[in-house]
Amino acid sequence: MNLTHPDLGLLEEGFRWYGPNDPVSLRDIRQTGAASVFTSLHQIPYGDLWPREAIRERNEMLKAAGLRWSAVESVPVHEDIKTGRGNLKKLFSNYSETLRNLAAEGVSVVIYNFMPVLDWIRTDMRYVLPDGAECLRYDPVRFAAFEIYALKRPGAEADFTPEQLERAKLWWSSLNDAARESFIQSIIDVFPGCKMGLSLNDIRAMLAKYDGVDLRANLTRFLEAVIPTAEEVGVRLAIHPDDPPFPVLGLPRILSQDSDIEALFKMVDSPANGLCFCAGSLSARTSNDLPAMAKKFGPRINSVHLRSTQQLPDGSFYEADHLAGSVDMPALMRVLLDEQDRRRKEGRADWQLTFRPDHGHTMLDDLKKTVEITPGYSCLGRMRGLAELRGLMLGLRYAETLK
Ligand code: CS2
Ligand code: MN
Repeated sequence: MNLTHPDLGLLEEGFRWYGPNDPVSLRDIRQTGAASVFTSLHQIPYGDLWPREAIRERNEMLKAAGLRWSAVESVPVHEDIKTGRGNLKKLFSNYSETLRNLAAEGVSVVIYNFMPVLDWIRTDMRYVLPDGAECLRYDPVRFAAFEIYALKRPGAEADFTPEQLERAKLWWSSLNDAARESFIQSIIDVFPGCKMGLSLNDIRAMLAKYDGVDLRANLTRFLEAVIPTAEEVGVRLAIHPDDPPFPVLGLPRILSQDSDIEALFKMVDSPANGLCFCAGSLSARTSNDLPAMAKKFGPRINSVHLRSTQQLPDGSFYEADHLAGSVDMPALMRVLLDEQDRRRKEGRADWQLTFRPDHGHTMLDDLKKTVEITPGYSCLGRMRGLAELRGLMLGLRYAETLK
């Protein structure tokens, strides 16, 4: 079996890169074996137009390193679009023109999310696993402490059980001021790729803007505005699921389960209106059957993130090894390979999917590094994940030849 033969129909391997300031270099990424990069122009403020020159410059940088720009992650959606306020016309035209400029430079997959206020939420960025590696974790007890004692969100108590509230109180009182401060910062300032310097008051002001907001209506309006341009220039959008996939901060959610994805596709029925299938995010809701969802929505999957989570009976979850935790990764990978085969038979030019190991553990020498590692984005942990997923993919293809 020739493992590098293109006819093998493997998914393309990608790796996220936070740009020139990322402590993980393009050379490092090349050495993981990944062929492509998911990256964004983090220097451009949310809502602004991405100039063609800046896109070209980034693309040249990647090409020089022998890597392809497989997906933009992300072209962020401005908060005004999510709340439906402000100069929407300008924001929509900037977004559409950005898609046009990306397409002109040969970049055709664009990931975004529609999570209000914050991107993903975790309560522990350095949870130590039995093997000594560190991972991201979400604990409702700690989140209750954040909401009640730090943010002081009115009504937050109603979202937690009496036991969680009791434990939250104990945990919060065990922290000194410095520990409280760094805990708060770790929750409100995790925007991937850029520190926004938000304060608790900023978060309160942002939350207030969601009073009475119909998130679905605002996503529909956004898609109606930008999908025609995406179709025209051949760009496929890929919305990232909510992470975690359940309500937080008293906010509406947009994409946590099967029925939400169905609703998304009905908003604008176009292959350009697609999904970023993030296994890790979706897996934190126990009722989500990932292989079944990937099968059902396969034709509309425009990008793939692979990782797994482990749920615990107390409602917490942590990010497990890529082939451990609650995701049936072999079954999911099988579905993705089948979807590629189906697309090829259909004659689709874009039959090949690109995945990236979404997060990884901080492990081995990365634990000793003095540079700040973006939580979840160490090189070695993600490389372990990538290597395991690569082996799984090859093994599944090899097994086909034995039949
Ligand atoms: C990413 C998300 O780190 C992650 O979990 O998958 O932050 C993702 O990049 C954004 O939500 C996409 O807009
Ligand atoms: Mn993801």
